[in-house]
Amino acid sequence: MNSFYPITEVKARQILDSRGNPTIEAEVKVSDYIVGNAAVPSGASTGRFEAVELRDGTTEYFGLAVQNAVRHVNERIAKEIIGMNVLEQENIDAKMIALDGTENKVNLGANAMLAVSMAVARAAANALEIPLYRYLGGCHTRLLPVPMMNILNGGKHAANTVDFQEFMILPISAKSYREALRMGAEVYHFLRQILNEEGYATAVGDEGGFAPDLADAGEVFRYLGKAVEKAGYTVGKDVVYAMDAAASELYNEETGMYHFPGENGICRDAKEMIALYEDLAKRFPLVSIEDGLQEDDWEGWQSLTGRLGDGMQLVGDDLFVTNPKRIKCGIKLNAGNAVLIKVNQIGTLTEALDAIEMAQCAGYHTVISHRSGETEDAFIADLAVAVNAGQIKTGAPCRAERTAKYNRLLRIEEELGETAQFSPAEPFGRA
Ligand code: 2PG
Ligand code: MG
Repeated sequence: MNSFYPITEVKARQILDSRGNPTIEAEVKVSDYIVGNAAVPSGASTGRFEAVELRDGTTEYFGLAVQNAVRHVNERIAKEIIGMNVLEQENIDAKMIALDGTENKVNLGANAMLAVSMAVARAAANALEIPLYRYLGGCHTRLLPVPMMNILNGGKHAANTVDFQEFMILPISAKSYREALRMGAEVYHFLRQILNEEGYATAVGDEGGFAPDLADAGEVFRYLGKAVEKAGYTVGKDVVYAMDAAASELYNEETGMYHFPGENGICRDAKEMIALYEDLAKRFPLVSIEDGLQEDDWEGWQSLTGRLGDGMQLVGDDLFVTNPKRIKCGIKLNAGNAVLIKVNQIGTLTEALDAIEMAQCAGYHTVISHRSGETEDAFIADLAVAVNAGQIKTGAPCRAERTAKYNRLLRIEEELGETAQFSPAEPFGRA
């Protein structure tokens, strides 16, 4: 079998993401018939330590155009990697990292690099005529992730009074991914019905979840519970909850406090935040909290993990930014016990795979994640299966950029057939 597929063409273009903002898409060609495409997502609650998403800062698209990143692909990256074997993902990524030459990828732009990095992987899978998840994961690829469905949006993703960013349901009694998706979608529809009946808005936020003006996290969980029950499921047995506090967005450096504008402006310090989570975990089947504290508070994260880490998944998103160096630090300090994986936080597929490997070797769970600004590209669905992550966070079962990922997982499950595995309760010690 041929094992040398030289790259013949690399091309990028500016497209729109799900918020109507520009983002970058790349195309890597091995021949006229073998092509790999990939599009890069974009966050709203971006971590301070993420690799740099290059924006033009001109008058076009309110400064958000990415024509410089496009140019970097077409003129600088293309020249370096044309002729390289598309199967050599690590070498190609290393070439781009060297060409960029900076710690945070500000030179070429992490968005430019990632578009190429993902498109290279797709072109490689296409060259070998195997599915992307199989190419990335090899023959041991078989675990379908539990969908963490963000059905109620707040924080920076919606214009409502809910200060925490995401409230997610996990259908853990499902026997297959397909069944989990159905359960989640049913609960989602009942939530709409209940909110409607009680006079709340049912317009959706950036990730497809409803965005009503509810009072606080406790009230949100009460509504989720009503929807779960109305759908015929048992709270805590069939469906459990996760949240992304996105605490860095609530944190004010000057006061050293977390500010809650939706709760009449009350402020909490790190200790009070931990106490709030403890209280919520007592009252509701909350199994996973992401970014419970801000991205720089390692000490706070240590005490959060000490207090809650035994029975609770504590996911670092802004804290770890998919960066092996920061994950290493977290493992050493015992800060958090799970890592959110967003490929565009680090900028190459190789580094994201390094981050996953490091987390998994240390016994940290991994959650593969979308961004709030997404595209129709379902790359992360394949990635989640490839690395047997066990969990994926990709919004509500609504809006095509979210359902693209959920639907891709349906197809993968079908393709894996008998070998597909699904153990949604396992990461939470409820199996
Ligand atoms: C998060 C993400 C995705 P954003 O905080 O986890 O849900 O949001 O892409 O805006 O950073
Ligand atoms: Mg987050």
